[in-house]
Amino acid sequence: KKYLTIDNRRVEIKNERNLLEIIRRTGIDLPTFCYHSELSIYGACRLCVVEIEGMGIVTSCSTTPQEGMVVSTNTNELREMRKVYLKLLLANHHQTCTTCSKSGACRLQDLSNRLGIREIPFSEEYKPKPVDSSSPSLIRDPNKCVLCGDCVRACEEIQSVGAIDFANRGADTIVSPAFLKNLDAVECVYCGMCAGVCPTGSITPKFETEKVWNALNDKKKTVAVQIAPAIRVAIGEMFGLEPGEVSTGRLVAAMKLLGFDQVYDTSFAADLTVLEESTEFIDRKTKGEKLPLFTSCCPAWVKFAEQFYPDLLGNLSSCRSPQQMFGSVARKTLPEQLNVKNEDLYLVSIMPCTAKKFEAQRDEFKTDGHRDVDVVLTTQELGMMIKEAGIDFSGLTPESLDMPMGFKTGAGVIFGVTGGVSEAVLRFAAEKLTGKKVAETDYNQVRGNEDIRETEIEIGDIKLKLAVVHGLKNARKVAEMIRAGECDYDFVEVMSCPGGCIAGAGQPFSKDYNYKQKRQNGLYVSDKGLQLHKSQDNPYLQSCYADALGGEPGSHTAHELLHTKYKT
Ligand code: HC1
Ligand code: SF4
Repeated sequence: KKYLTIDNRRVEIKNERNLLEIIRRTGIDLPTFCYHSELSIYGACRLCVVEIEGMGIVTSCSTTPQEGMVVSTNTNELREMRKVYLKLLLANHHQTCTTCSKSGACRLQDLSNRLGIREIPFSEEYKPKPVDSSSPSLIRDPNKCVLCGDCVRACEEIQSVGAIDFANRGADTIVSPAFLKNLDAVECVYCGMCAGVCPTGSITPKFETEKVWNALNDKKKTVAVQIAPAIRVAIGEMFGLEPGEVSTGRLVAAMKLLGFDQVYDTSFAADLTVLEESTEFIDRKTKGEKLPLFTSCCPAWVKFAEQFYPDLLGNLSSCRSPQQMFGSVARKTLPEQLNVKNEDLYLVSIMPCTAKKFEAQRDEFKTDGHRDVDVVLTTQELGMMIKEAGIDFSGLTPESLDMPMGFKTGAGVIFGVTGGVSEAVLRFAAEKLTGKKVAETDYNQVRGNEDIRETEIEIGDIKLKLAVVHGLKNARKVAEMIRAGECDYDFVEVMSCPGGCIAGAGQPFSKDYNYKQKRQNGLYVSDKGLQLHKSQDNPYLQSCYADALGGEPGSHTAHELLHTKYKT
């Protein structure tokens, strides 16, 4: 065993890659802007400085722990240095905290408070830079940037997109899309990974809550909402609950108080997706055509494939995402069910994802020029509405979702975690391919957090080779393998966000270093707590096919309403 000393305490060195991680493990939350364990080390913000005997002052994120090191984290000199760095950042930053959408979750604001900054030098010399609101999903405000580079590295290292980079020099340095263009003019896929790591309000989801308030206050409108699988295990965090605590019932109660007329579940449509996508998959597998089949429910992945791998679009499932399947089924069935005109039916989605805003406004998902889903709010935005209305979320008595589109099986709920779509498809394929009921529903082989999780599963006398991929950089690796003719997978699940939708950029910011695991567990717990676990057992889907979808999965009507074509 090896030890070092941190602030007079003897601490064991475990497997930490750098001194910062050991310091945080001992319970000292050393501030940083530019450190994320999943990104490369940049060392630019210099807030994590420490003093090491014999070495002087160094950044702890870029220092390898060594036996016998004697480390101090809070000498007067270090404290003063951190304050100077912070003041310089603040001086070069819009001080509009009270009106910023990141207020309360901003690390610059938090650290200014923690470090007791009470004045900012030179602030009146600041010249504002233009704000970029061109993207349907995100707002980019360079005036709030601290040049930590987290967004640049997330875009390149996790997504391999490279849509943004540093531009200009010296005091004029900014982060920008190439040639100072707007975000909608470059290859950005709207995944929001940049917003997810941004410590300030410089890249944030585009807030659209006013549109929903207006619809809720319009007496002519019937407002129906769908909630994505991942929302239920994260929204509670905005109200003091633990990550992963399942709060579907409280969510329904809160939305009814806000004035939503009907509250439904995207997981219902995820069950529908399982039936359509598995039917497509089994058909291709039987014919040996267009394999592997890529999943298509993640809109950032679809845009990525359209931009970088148009030659592989034939491999993507033609299924619309559950969000959009929900939209088309709701437009087809709800007017009659609720006795309302289609133009007076306002459909809202609550999604963990910024790219879902983009997806809902695509032309493919409009009927007679009108969007199927009128507006998409992120979890953060819904949380803000609940706060604004003064609703005591954690104290609410749970209520039930509306039927029939509030009914789902556990298969539709686990969609929100990486591996979940594959597991849901396997639960269907196991019965379809053998013609027998299968009691076991857990497929642990597809659960976990490896970058590319490969597995081979035998169903009857058929062998299926699957890969579960999250992070577009990993999706790129698989796509390159296919181009090189080196890929023998049958089925590939792709989610842009590492961990799956539970870690989407529209989710609340968490200070819990283990939040992804906790939210993932929450969805598996939710699956266990439901009556049914296989999409094919959802009784409302059977009546939905009979009444509105041409009788069975893969039918002509099902194709018209539930499938799509891709842009090349
Ligand atoms: Fe997802 Fe999906 S699981 S994409 O991650 O297929 O956003 O939660 O709603 O559409 O169901 C997101 C989550 C979500 C869709 C489903
Ligand atoms: Fe890059 Fe995604 Fe941010 Fe676009 S949204 S700049 S692709 S990280």
